[in-house]
Amino acid sequence: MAILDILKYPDPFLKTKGRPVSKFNEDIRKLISDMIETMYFARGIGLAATQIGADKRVAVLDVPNGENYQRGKNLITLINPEVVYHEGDIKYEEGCLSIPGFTSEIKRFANLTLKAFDKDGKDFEMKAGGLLAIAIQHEIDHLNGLLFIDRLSKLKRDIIKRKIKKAIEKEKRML
Ligand code: GNR
Ligand code: NI
Repeated sequence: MAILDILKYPDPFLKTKGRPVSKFNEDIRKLISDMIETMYFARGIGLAATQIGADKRVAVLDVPNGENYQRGKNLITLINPEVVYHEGDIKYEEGCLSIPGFTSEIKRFANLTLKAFDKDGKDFEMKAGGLLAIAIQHEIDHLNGLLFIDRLSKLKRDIIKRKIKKAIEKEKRML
C-alpha cells in the first residue's frame, strides 16, 4: 500500500481522458488499493485515477449515507463506469481534492443507473441517488478530463480560476 500524491489544478494531466481497463491483473489491484489508501488519507469521499496521474478508467468512492459513518462500509470501486440511465437534477456545493479550498454549486443528475466492472473484472449494475450519485458523476468527469469548474458558466469559471491562481501565488510567496 502507498499514499500517492494528488495532482492539483492546473496540472495539465487532469485533462487526460482515462483509457478503459482491459486487463484485471495485479497492477490494477495495486492501483486500486493505493487509491483507496490515498482517498482515506486525504479525507475525500471519492478519488479518480486521473488525480494520481494514472490514465485508467478507475474510481474509488466511500460516500457516507446518513449519520453513522464507518470507513469502508460504503466503499466501492468503479472500473470503466457507464451511466446507462439518469433522471432528475440536483444542485450541490462540490469540492475536489485537486482544487483544495474552493467549492461551487454544480448541477448534476439526481438519480443514476450505472454499469461498471469490479476489481475482479466482474460486471455489475447499480443505482445511486443523493450524494453518491453526485460523487459518481464527479469521478466520471475526472476520468474524462473534466473538473467541476469546467461545468460552470464561463463567467463563473473565469472568476474562480482567477481566485485559484491568486491563492496559488499567495501560497508560493509563503514558502
Ligand atoms: O471529497 C470530495 N467531496 C466531494 C464533495 C462534493 C462533491 C464531490 C466531491 S468528490 C471529492 C473528492 C474528489 O475530489 N474526488 O474526485
Ligand atoms: Ni475531484
